[in-house]
Amino acid sequence: MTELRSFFDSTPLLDSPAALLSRLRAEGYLYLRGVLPVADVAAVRRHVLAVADQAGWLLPADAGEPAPQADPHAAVWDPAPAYRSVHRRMWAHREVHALMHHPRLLALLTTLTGHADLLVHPRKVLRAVHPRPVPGPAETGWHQDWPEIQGSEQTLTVWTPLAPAGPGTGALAILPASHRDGILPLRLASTAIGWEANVHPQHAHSGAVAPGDVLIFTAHTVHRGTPNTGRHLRLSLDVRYQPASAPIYETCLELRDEPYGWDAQWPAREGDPLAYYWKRHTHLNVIPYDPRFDLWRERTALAAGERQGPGARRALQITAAYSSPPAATRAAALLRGLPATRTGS
Ligand SMILES: O=C(O)CCC(=O)C(=O)O
Repeated sequence: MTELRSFFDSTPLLDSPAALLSRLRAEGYLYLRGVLPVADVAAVRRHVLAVADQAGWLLPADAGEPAPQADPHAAVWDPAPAYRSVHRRMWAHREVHALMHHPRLLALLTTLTGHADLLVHPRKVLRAVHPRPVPGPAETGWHQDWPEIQGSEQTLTVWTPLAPAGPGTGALAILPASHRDGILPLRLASTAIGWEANVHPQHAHSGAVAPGDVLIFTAHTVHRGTPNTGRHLRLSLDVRYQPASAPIYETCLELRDEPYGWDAQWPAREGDPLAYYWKRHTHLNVIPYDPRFDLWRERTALAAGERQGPGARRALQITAAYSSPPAATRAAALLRGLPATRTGS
């Protein structure tokens, strides 16, 4: 059992770049209050909640409640098609993307990376996590972003809630100083992403995070989402920033995975500085994806499937859905052979 302690609050260091950097280097993360204007975050939240409401995800608003509750009968999770079609409508909205290009964030990231010419990764992640009153597979286990994003060692992730996040809705938990241990081995897990970092931490940092607050962490910092056991959707954005001249792996830029491709974003993009903004960086250092992590994951999924071992089901589902043949075909066949009662956990 991991004990959760409060985040170190680095807000008092905001006026001292050297102290901020030294805290980031020591702990692998920064928790900073009030970086984004609350009104700008609220505008994005209104859009996301309006889409959720149209999709029937919310209960009728109660006059006494500050925010509408999630309808437990409508709960769906990524990657279910019923989740993705709604999520896609939330994501393809200009203000969602513009928030993460906010001048206050860019100024902060310029200080932290030492580079004014920053690249904001186009692959921005919007999460709308339904409550799970009955424990189910966690959304994410302990992980580092590096195997997914690769590219630059200087990449920093910003995680920010669109609505109050905390013990009720779940938020983020971070293992302080874990970025110093390099890239950690993975193990199978019954989480939404199928694998997690092979760590058994005694304590982690977590806590309530308000709209406008940001958590910033390195690509090697171990972190996870904490479960939403409350009554509201947990709404957050996580986006990566790096010096524009540093290596970036091609799929982080091009968003080829429909329906999240850039050609299907918000309407009226003619002349919009946010549309295809990265094409204006003329010196991007685009590198090919290093498939070693994916190959390792496929191998462990198939090996666990062969022996019908613990954790096999989720990893096989992911391999069947996202890998290419022959691994995907083999994973699908192994899945069909798993005993129906086995949960894979
Ligand atoms: O919000 C979450 O549940 C997980 C976020 C995460 O893993 C990330 O920001 O890299």
